[in-house]
Amino acid sequence: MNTGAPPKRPLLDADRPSGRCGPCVSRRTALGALAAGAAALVAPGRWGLRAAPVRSYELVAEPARRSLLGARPQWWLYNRSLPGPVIEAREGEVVRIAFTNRLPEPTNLHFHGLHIPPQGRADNIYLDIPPGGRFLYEFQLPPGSAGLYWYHPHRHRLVARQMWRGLAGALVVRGPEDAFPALAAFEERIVLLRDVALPEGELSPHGVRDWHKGKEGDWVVANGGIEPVFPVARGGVRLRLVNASNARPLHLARGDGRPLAVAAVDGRLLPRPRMVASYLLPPAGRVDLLVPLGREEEVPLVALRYNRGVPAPRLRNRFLLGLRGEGSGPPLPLPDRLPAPPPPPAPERAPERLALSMFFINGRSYRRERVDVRRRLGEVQLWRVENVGSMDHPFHLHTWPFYVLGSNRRPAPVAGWADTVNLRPGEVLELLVPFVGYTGRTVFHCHVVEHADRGMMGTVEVVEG
Ligand SMILES: [Cu+2]
Repeated sequence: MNTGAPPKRPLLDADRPSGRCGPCVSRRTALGALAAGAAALVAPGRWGLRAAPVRSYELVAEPARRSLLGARPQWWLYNRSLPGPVIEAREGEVVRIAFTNRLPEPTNLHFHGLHIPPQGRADNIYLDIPPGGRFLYEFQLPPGSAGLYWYHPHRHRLVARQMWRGLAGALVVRGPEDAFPALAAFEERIVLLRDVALPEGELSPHGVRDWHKGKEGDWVVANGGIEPVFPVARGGVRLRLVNASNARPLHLARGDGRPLAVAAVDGRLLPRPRMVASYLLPPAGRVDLLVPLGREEEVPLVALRYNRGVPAPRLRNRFLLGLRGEGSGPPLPLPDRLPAPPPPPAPERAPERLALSMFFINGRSYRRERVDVRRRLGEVQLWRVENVGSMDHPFHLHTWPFYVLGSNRRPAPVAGWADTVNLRPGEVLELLVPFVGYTGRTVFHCHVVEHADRGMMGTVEVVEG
C-alpha cells in the first residue's frame, strides 16, 4: 500500500525545506539534473509498472512586474509568468517539480483535485517552505486521473493574499480518454481565468471586508490577457477552463445565446455532453466546453450576472474571451457519448454531516492538530454538506474526488465526479466520497480562500482498514 512515504533517494535539498541551504545545489546544477531527469526512470510503482518515465519541471515563486490594463503592477508569480506554466504529464508518469520560494514569506504547493498522496513529497499542504527555501515535489499520476487540475499555494493563513497576487497555474494529465476519436477531433485550449483589481496601477490590498466576503476584482483576465480571441483551426475547440479567482464565481454563457456543451466537470468527463443555457464555475472549479466552429464563425464567451449573497464589484468586461473559426471544413459534430469514469459503489455507513457557515464547519474553526473526520481506507461514505450561512460557499475536499449525487436546490448541479462544488444558502448537497488509494491526513474547506484562511476548514484522516 502506498502511504505516500517519500522515496529513499537523494534529492536536491528537499529533505531540508529550510532557508539554510547546506548542501544546496546551485541553480545551474539543478537545471542540469532536471534536464537529465527527463529521461530518468524511477523504481517500480504501485501499479506494477516496470519503470515510470519522469516529467521534470522547475517552479520559482517570486515577485515580478508584468503589464496589464495599462499598468505595470507588482505580482507574485510562478516563473514570472501570468498564469504559471502549464504542467503536463500522462497517467502513470512521475511528476517532479523543483520548487524555489523567492517570496518574502513562507509558501508551498497544492495540486488541486489530483488523487495523489496527501503527504510526503506529493500534495502535502503542511509543508512550510520559507523564503529562500527549496523543495522537490514528486508524485506518480494514478490510472484514471486524466483531466484538468491546477496548482496554487496552500500555506494556511497566507493562501488568499498569495493567490490574489497571481500564484496559480494549470496542470493537465493525459490519458486514454484524450484519444477518444470524437473528443480528440477537437482542438484543445486551456485557459486560466481570474479576476483582478488594479486601482492606482497596483493590485489592491486585502481590506477588512474582503476577508468577510472574499476578495473580488472588476476585471477578468484570461491567460494573463484581457478579452483575448483564440483562433481555432480544426472545426471546434475543447475549451478547458480553470477559475483561479479567490472568491468570484463565473457564470458562463455563450454570447450568441446558444447553449453551452459541457463535456467535463472538474476535469472529469461526463457520459455525454450536457447542454445548458449557462454554467456556474465556482472559484477553483474547472469545466470543459465543446464549441464547434465553422469557418470565420466567432463565438464570444461571456460572464452573466450572478448574486452570491454579498455585494460584489461589477465586472468591467462581461466578455471574457472569443473563439474564431479558421478551419477549412464544417463545424465538428458534438460527441453523442464520452468515456466517463463510472460512479462509485453505494456508501457503507451513515452519512457524515457537515454544516458550512462563515468561518466555521460544524461550528468549529480549523485547528491543525484536531481531526474532524476519521475514515478507514477503502470506505465509501455519503457526505451531506449543508450551507447554513447567508452567502455561497464552494466546498472542496483534497485528495479524494467525490461523486455529486444531488441537491435540494434547482437547478441541481451537474451530477457526477467533482472536487469543488458551490453551495447556495440553504442548499444541501449529497456527495459520495470513496476514501481509496492513500492513507493520511488532509483538509476540506471553503474555496473562498479568505474564508479558508480564517478557519473555514476541517481535517480528514484516512487510516489503514
Ligand atoms: Cu466560504
